[in-house]
Amino acid sequence: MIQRTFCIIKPDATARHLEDKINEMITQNGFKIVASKRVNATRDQFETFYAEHKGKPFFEGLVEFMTSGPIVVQVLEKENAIQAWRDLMGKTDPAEAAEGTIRKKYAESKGHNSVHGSDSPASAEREINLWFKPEELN
Ligand code: IDP
Ligand code: MG
Repeated sequence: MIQRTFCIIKPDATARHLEDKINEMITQNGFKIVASKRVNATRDQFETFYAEHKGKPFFEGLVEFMTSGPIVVQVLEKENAIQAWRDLMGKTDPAEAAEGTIRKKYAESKGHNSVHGSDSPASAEREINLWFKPEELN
């Protein structure tokens, strides 16, 4: 089944100018980048986006980090895109991420881990709709 998922290139990666390298890995792995834009997000946007993590010890630092510099928000399309993108990202903590994954290659730490990906069809739909208007998606 052709699916869409939501991707963020996080501030640690834009700070190191890794956007093109990450997008090359994404397209080399058969994803189509349906939409992409560079934004400076607000605390409000990330408190909403990461609402499921509210109350966890890393939440404040996470919101601070995600608003510390530009991010690139993207919609990716592929067969089984949600799982395929999680697989290409690798585990949250780069110390546990497999060889060949983006987080193994580029993440600096469990927090500064270069990329985000939706974890379910419901979260993909929610996250895409938080960042993109229907007319931005073809
Ligand atoms: P995921 O991004 O792999 O889905 P989640 O558990 O949903 O991981 O956590 C969301 C984000 O919060 C992570 O990508 C990471 O940036 C940050 N995070 C998660 N756990 C920790 C932690 O233990 N310490 C610091 N940051 C964390
Ligand atoms: Mg998650």
